[in-house]
Amino acid sequence: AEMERTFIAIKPDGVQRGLISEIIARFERKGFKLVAIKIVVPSKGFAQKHYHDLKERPFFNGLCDFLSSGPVVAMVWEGEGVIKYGRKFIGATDPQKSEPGTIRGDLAVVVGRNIIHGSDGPETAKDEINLWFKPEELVAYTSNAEKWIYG
Ligand code: YYY
Ligand code: MG
Repeated sequence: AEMERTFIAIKPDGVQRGLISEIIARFERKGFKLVAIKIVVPSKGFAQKHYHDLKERPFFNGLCDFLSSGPVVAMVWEGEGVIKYGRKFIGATDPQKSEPGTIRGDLAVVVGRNIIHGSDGPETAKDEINLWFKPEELVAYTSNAEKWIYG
């Protein structure tokens, strides 16, 4: 199994709407492994760092205000193909276009309040994990379910 890690965050809207357990449950039931988790209110400067790729976009300022407006649940999930599949699992950026069955498709309505973030590739996954977590906050452990998930 080629294990990889991705950064997943439940944004302030997901936290305020009581969707933490629903979102964690979906990743957990799938068979992905939680290796880091914390709840934090990011500063606006931190939000700007997280979304630096989007700094030229018209929605950048509002997006960073929003991300820093309340608690965010920051997580690292591990598993085979978790970066790419995590994105599929989350659904399209605009919940109006997300397929039913995806997290955004099932739980969100508009793009500015799409409840969850997931890294979009191996490079951003690495950068985002390093931005949000110290190395010692990542917990390496053996899950006994692994042999039943991967064979
Ligand atoms: O990775 P993902 O979250 O699916 O989309 P991005 O293109 O990286 O944009 C980040 C974030 O910005 C998105 O989740 C909502 C917000 N946003 C927006 O408010 N309006 C847009 N037209 C596009 C994105
Ligand atoms: Mg993105």
